[in-house]
Amino acid sequence: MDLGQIRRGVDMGPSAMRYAGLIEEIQDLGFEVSDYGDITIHRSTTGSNQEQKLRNLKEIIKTSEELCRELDEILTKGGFPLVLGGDHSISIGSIAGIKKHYRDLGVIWYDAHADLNTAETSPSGNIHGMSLATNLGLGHPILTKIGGYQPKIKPEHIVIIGARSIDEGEKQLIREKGIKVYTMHEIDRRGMTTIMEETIAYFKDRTDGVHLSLDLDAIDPIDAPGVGTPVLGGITYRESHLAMEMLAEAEMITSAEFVEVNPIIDHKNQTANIAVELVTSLLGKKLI
Ligand code: B3U
Ligand code: MN
Ligand code: MN
Repeated sequence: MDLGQIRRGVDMGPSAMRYAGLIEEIQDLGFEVSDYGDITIHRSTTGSNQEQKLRNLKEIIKTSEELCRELDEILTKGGFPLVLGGDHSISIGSIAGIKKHYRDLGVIWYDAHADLNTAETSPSGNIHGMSLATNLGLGHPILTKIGGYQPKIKPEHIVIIGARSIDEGEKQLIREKGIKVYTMHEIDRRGMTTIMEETIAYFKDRTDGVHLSLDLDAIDPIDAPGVGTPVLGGITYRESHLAMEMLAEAEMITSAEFVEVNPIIDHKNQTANIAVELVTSLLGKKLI
């Protein structure tokens, strides 16, 4: 889906990751893979709602409900859901489906942005910048109630990693709710190893499952250029591998999504390739 923002192309992210060998790589690790295919996107034929404060709201609601049902089904069958984006608004539907299976679901939001806007604070009206707020139960009531319940996530069950572009309203919300954020400042200063050790320890006794929501724009645009909203000064390719490997070692992650890969802006599928590599590190691939 690419309706959560205005740049076209991010809807081709899943194809790019499949072309980059995602399924074969996961199978090589010894897992059985069922590809559920792409979700049908209900694109409006009556022109766009570009001026709205919640751009493409209706279409995003429909898509989210469908994704929610699919993820619920995958978890009921005992699978590990891996969701491919698409813009980050997909996490509204994915977390709605996943959370039904946990009492206290933790979420790692690996992103250059906080995605904590609501229609009132958003500078863009783009719903991909509102998905974490929506999961906290903040914002438009139809969005927050996807899956028939709200909120999905408690503020103390969120860790944001890699943030470096945070809007004023988001900063206020972070302070007000006491959300744990490791900005690039903390990563530079204290190193990814410490940040991940702390994150893992933080979730250990608080949660009964942890979802990784990884926005490729968390990674520096030098390494991952194929994203809709690149922000300079990001997490490196190597730090990201280390983070995924530490999560694999901790056996903590119970579901994941990789979002915002935009093949139109990418160079030779580099960003999709990195996404696939990070998935394999997360699923336990080792160098030796
Ligand atoms: N915070 C801005 C920009 C943004 C959010 N997420 C992305 N960009 N990828 C907004 O529009 O909410
Ligand atoms: Mn995001
Ligand atoms: Mn982002």
